[in-house]
Amino acid sequence: MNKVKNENYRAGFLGIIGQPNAGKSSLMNYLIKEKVSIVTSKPQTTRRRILGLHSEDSGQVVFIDAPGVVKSTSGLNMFLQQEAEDVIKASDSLLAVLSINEDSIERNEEILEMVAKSKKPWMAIITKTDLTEKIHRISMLKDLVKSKGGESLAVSIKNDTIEDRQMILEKCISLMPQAAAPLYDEELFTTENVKSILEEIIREKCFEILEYEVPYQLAVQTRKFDEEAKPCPKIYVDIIIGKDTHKPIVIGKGGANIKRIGEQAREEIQKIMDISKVYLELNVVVKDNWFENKTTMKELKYVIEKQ
Ligand SMILES: Nc1nc2c(ncn2[C@@H]2O[C@H](COP(=O)(O)OP(=O)(O)OP(=O)(O)O)[C@@H](O)[C@H]2O)c(=O)[nH]1
Ligand SMILES: [Mg+2]
Repeated sequence: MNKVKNENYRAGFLGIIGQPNAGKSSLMNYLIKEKVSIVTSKPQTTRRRILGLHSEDSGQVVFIDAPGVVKSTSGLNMFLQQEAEDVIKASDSLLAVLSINEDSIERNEEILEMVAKSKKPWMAIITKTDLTEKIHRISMLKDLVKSKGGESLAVSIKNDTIEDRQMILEKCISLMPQAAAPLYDEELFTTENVKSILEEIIREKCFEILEYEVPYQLAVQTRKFDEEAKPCPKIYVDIIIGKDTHKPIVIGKGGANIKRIGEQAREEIQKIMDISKVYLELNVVVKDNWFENKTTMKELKYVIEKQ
């Protein structure tokens, strides 16, 4: 049971907006102290919004990790664009994530303009401050944020301190609307179910292990998840690719790639499910150009659900 909250209690949705690869998912995981959203070194890793929850006595922040801002008029990339825009609409307040590793000032300015235009409360988080050769950009970005009427905090998730995290969380809570009660159970740290988490973990390993356009034209879907199976849970998953020619790449020489993807994913899934063994079977399925096919995109939940 949630306790009755005092009159200064705050709770709401905080959208995380930034360019692809800015460090949005890393920032959310760091703030909620759980790995909820997948992170890779490649841009456009996050494909749909993922909620991460932080609850304390003074308030609850429901972070919404969004895909990076991209521009496109068709297919999967158009979904990514719409999803980021829709997260702005669905949020009470916004965090603009600006990486000091971003060489183009215009690309960071574009993010600030998007959040300022929303007319919602916002602040900027300047990330990757451990990249010492780029630290001159911190003060430049701080000035830019100020010129748009906002406040900023700088952080590195690699060299983090408890103070940094606490200070950012306090600011995040202050951006939330007043509320009588939390929006979600205070014990929860995400609304994602185990099936979607494990699909995302497998997609993360595919992103890390596979090169060129292959991970961008790949999706992951659970075919069967038998949690009660003996001696251990059994999970059967399809790795969906858009072209026949990608199949040997996903499988790799003598099955090396698919084996690595499976091993790494299985280890992480076992940790998340808090069990010592799961059986994971990966199957590669070709669905020609699925990322341009509305029906398949819908099956894979790459659609904006109209409320
Ligand atoms: N050095 C350094 N790297 C970071 C930091 N934060 C994130 N990264 C790295 O930046 C890369 C991208 O991180 P993500 O969190 O996936 O970025 P994102 O903004 O969610 O990316 P998309 O979902 O693709 O839009 C990863 O390789 C992270 O490890 C940081 O504070 N310092
Ligand atoms: Mg991300």
